[in-house]
Amino acid sequence: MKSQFENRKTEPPASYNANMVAAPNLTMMGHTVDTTPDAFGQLVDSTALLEDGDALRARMADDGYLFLRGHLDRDQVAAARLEICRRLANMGYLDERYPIIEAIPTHDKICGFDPPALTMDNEPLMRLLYAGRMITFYESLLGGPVSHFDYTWFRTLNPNCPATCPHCDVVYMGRGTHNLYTSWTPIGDAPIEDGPLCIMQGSHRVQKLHDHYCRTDVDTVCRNRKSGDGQHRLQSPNFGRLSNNPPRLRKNLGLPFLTTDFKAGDLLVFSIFTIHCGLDNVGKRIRMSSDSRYQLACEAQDERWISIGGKPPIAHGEHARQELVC
Ligand SMILES: O=C(O)CCC(=O)C(=O)O
Repeated sequence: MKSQFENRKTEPPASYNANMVAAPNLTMMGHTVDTTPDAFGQLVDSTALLEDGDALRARMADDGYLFLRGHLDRDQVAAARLEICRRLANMGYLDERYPIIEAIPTHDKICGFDPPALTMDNEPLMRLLYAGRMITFYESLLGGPVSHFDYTWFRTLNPNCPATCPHCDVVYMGRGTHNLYTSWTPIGDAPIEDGPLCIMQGSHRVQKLHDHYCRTDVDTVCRNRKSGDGQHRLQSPNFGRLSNNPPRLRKNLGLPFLTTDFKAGDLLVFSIFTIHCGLDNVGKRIRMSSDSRYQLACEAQDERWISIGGKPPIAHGEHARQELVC
């Protein structure tokens, strides 16, 4: 079924870079991606703006994302990757006929998304994400001291895993400030065939999303509505998914998907209102990336993602439930 957001047409933003990413037969959730220049292109590198907070903010406001080619320390990325690969190997997820750093998956195991096992006490990953160049960048973007969520998302997507569905982050983490940004950090190279992330340029300005979808919260139930089984209805019945068919969603919004052949050290930053989703992994390796969140330290934080009293963040689920009339 089409969602209501698949019917809106919007003009592509003027800053759209029409250089097509050269890769045939790309799919998202099994659907063929239109790779013609108006529909699919390269992320624009904003490294030249790094020293200029106003320029970074202006570009973020225009495009809904910032891409920084090679901004992070490649040695730190390599150290984080090695630690993740050691853990995956210990869990039996890697084909031991290859060096573990290549992350070639075993095909009899499901490899998915298990952040605590991969991120807990992972010093090299924490150094990469929450110190040094990452934090300096956010101080420049946000213009003041920054804080980050204590929860670190980590994705290990092998060629058989379904790619991430299109969504905006606000529906998962919008209970605090909306001046909140995601760092998508490939932990190693993530070329197009390995299924990296795509953002939809300019989608953070689609008014219809702001009026409806972006006001929902995946852990909220509607006190005044019941579903067929007599339970209170979730405010976001699809757990935040905007569509099962990302290329169709893109076509109806009239905005381009942008991505690139990511290299270790690259950083993609986007707003919590920017639509993003994954390409299907048609390569041989596990695609590894982390997503982490940053905001001004003086602004309210979403309590689901913060460690209180030394306990891990409560994340989604029963503990995070709130009821509203909606
Ligand atoms: O890496 C992915 O496939 C999904 C990442 C994501 O959804 C996010 O960064 O919010």
